[in-house]
Amino acid sequence: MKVFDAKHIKNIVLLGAAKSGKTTLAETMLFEAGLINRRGTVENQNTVSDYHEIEHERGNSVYATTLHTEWRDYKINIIDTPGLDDFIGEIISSIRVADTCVLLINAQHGIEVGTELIWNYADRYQKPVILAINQIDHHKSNFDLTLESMRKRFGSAATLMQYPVNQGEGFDSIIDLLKMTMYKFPVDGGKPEKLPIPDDQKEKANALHNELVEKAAENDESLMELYFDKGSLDEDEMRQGLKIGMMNHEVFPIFCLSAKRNMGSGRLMGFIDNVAPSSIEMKPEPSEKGEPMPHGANDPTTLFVFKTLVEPNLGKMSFFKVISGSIEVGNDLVNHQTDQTERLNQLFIMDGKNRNPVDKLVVGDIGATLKLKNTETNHTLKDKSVSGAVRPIQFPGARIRTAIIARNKQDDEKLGEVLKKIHQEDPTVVIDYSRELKQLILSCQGELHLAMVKWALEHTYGLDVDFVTPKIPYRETIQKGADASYRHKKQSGGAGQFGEVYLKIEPYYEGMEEPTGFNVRNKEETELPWGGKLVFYNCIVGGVIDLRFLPSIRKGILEKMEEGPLTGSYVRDVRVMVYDGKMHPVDSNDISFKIAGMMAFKQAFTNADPQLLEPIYDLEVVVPEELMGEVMTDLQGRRSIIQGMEAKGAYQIIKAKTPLAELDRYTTTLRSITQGRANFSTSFADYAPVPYDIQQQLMAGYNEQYEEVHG
Ligand SMILES: Nc1nc2c(ncn2[C@@H]2O[C@H](COP(=O)(O)OP(=O)(O)OP(=O)(O)O)[C@@H](O)[C@H]2O)c(=O)[nH]1
Ligand SMILES: [Mg+2]
Repeated sequence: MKVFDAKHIKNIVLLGAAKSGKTTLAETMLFEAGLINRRGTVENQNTVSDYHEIEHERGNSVYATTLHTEWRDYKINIIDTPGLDDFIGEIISSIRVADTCVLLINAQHGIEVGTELIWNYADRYQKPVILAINQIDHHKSNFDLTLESMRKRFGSAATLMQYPVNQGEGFDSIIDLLKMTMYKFPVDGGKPEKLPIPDDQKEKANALHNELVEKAAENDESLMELYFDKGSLDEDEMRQGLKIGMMNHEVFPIFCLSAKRNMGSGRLMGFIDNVAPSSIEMKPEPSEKGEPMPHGANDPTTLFVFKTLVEPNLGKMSFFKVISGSIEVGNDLVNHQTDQTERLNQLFIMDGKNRNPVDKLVVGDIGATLKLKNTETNHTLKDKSVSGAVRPIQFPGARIRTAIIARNKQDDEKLGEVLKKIHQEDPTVVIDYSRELKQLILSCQGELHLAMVKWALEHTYGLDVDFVTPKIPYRETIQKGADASYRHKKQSGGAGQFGEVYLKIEPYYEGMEEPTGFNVRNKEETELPWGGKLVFYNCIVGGVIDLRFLPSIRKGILEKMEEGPLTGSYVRDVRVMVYDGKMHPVDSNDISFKIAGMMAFKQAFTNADPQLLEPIYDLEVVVPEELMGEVMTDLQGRRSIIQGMEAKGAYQIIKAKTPLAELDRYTTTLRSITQGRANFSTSFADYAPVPYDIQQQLMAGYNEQYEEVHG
């Protein structure tokens, strides 16, 4: 394989709403560049990019796929991503390692919700963006409306580089405003004829050309001066200006395509070669601490692993970008996160499932390797001399959660292991065995994502599973002080048991005053693993309970706090003053005091105006303005407290605090009330009291269950 230096490597990611034509474009680019000699189609299930069985079955991309082409003297690494935001993890990690985003806009629809959702991520990473209007050959193509929607969304940064002379089924000509040439394609696409601009297009083309020159000049003072002097800019000067504008997010050049008919992709690749920045021209990657990582060709080696794929008969593949220096077959690198040394015995450039072995990869390039034992996505592999690690990709929080059980009990262990593997591949699939809920909780991005996990479990790993409603991790606390005492006494048979405890419990909050009216001898503060605190005071006077029994009393209390009196949920934020009791010279022991402590606590708790708390989530819904009413009404039905609203383009962002119990399958409802035109994200905010009637219901439910189990 030809070796390219860093300047001649360009990394692009194909982004866009579902079905905009990303996979078809990737295939066309490979074909145009002569890397493949037959163009597959998504319908025929034979594209290089969509090679997974599930992608064939569904007819859309599920995984981000790495491909490459060579166009003129450049190598272009292409990552084809899925359009559905259920697979946002794949999309984000691809954007992260690309240097230019190519955002496809479907000429049938203009800017879609899907475009909007994905745009937010491209924008967050501030990568240069090329806007590619695809499907201009489609009979429903509407170039003008599409352009209008883009102008509305991106403002004047959306910069026409080309426009189609005709559209729909007769589409075959594009006027290029940089080269001031008309490209006319043969019926089945491919290499266009370069023609002078026809007379009837001259006026329009000249006006748009001048706009483009101005736009290119705007981004740089010296170009601006040149433009004023000469009244124009030459092609190279325009390219230079556009590049600066792209890197500052002030220019989003617009290209015209029919990926299906193979029209326009060569010109797009030429522009990527000549104008899109290579990795070494971009700002250095930030480290975890926000400092710049080394990024020179002669710096010691750093690799960033952005994706992991477990292929059934190959094992684990790690995809990485070379952040600095270079890597050769057989090199040893240290994994920053695990501190283990990994030997890279094989290096590949990937084209879908095809592996092209290479001996060396240089800075800016994207490659893959096999069988790294201790390396996962987001890890940095580096030369010993490199300090720090590349800042990890932040994956979004889950939007849907479910409990999962294996249909066959004996598969439980395997299910846990397999789900761990799936999480390694897709960090947006999160698995957590909740000891508290006694459920295996699976969280991910949406119904479809969930269905994919199920598909993989069944097809790839032969595991039958069921999804069941997940329980809610409630908490229990108290609202006022209460006293209680308990005498534990057992004197049948051999050794007896005796312990008596008097205690007072009170709600605990940060910064409260020390208890008065007690003779505090000792205070022990415990941060509870499930949040909140237990503060335990020894206020025993005159040695009525031996010092050695106090830890047992505390242990008894903690045990009850693990299975609270109201609903069996964790108890938090209580302080306990143990102030009196009794011992027996022979029968008192640890277990007796543990039981006495536990029972006294339980009694006091019941009398202390107990309150159930529920997890509350911060919810952010992005919704087109005209659908806001429906979404708000639905949110109010979910006991949400609306925190505010904010306009963003044609969208409104609603911020609310919503109980987790009301978020079950919210993805599904939101999709149905907005026809898939809205999106949301959640993050845990806090615990808040459950309304009285719901608390009563939950307690009744728990008692019923308790009776069933304990008789
Ligand atoms: N007419 C026309 N159809 C196209 C064009 N590009 C893609 N298509 C069709 O649009 C459909 C979707 O194409 P894909 O390439 O799978 O689109 P995608 O963006 O990869 O889709 P996802 O991966 O599911 O997001 C297929 O039926 C393609 O044949 C085009 O330029 N013109
Ligand atoms: Mg696709």
